[in-house]
Amino acid sequence: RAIELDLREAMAKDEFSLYYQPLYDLHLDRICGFEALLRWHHPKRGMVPPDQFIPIAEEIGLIGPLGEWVLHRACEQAVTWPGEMKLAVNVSAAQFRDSGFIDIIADALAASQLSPRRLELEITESVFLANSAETLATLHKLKAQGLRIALDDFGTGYSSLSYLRSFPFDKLKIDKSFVRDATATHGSKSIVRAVISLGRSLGMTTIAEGIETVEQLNHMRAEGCNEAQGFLFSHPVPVTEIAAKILELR
Ligand code: G
Ligand code: G
Ligand code: MN
Ligand code: NA
Repeated sequence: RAIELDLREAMAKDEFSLYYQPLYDLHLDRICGFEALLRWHHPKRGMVPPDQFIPIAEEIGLIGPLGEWVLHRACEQAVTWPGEMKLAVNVSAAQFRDSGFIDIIADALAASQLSPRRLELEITESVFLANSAETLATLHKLKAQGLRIALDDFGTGYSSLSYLRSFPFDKLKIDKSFVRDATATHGSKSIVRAVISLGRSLGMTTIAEGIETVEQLNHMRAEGCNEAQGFLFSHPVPVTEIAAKILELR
């Protein structure tokens, strides 16, 4: 496929960049970090969304080097932000399962001098389709480096409540599909309430994704959710707009 060939060349041609979307602390009422989101600017195709090229990168074995580039670049950029700002980075299941992953993280932290306490890795439930003893060992080794683990898109995947008991997550990201419906349907409202309460009792932070309206924001705040993220606060922005976002949302 033509897109595969283009993707293989995209790194050398410097066509990738990172955008950043603010994470907002609902108790402190201010910005507390950013999630890095990969962008591919193709000279002819224009902006190709990650939903389209990340699955291909996984298929053709490019996600390893690409994910490593993301980690290094994001850590390098985040180290210049004010010290309390967190950096969240998405990690795909294939990347997480790679035997070199622990070292890649350690290298990115060492090279950038970013404090591991500022780094949050977002993994999805697809990680748990593989060997769970290995997954658990990897999670423990990552946490031993001092960083935090967030479970992304929570509730949409192969969720099993037993994961929450067995694996050391620090944070649950409530998927935007529940957030969107939480102010409309009784079912989603109950699920959101249950997830926040579960997170609290297990000592995990909760963040609501995809906040687009003030009504959704007020609802999540009233439910006791810790953090929020979404277009209401900001779309993902290029790194040049980080300083302005910090001022705007502080
Ligand atoms: O950013 P949106 O910006 O369109 O991102 C769409 C999807 O792509 C999300 O599920 C997000 O987790 C994923 N994604 C964005 N950036 C990265 C990345 O750097 N690595 C991986 N593995 N997934 C990413
Ligand atoms: O799957 P993950 O949560 O990593 O990816 C975040 C995705 O959600 C990105 O594609 C990002 O652009 C998108 N996103 C962020 N905020 C909003 C929002 O308020 N509404 C919608 N519909 N999408 C959002
Ligand atoms: Mn994410
Ligand atoms: Na998500």
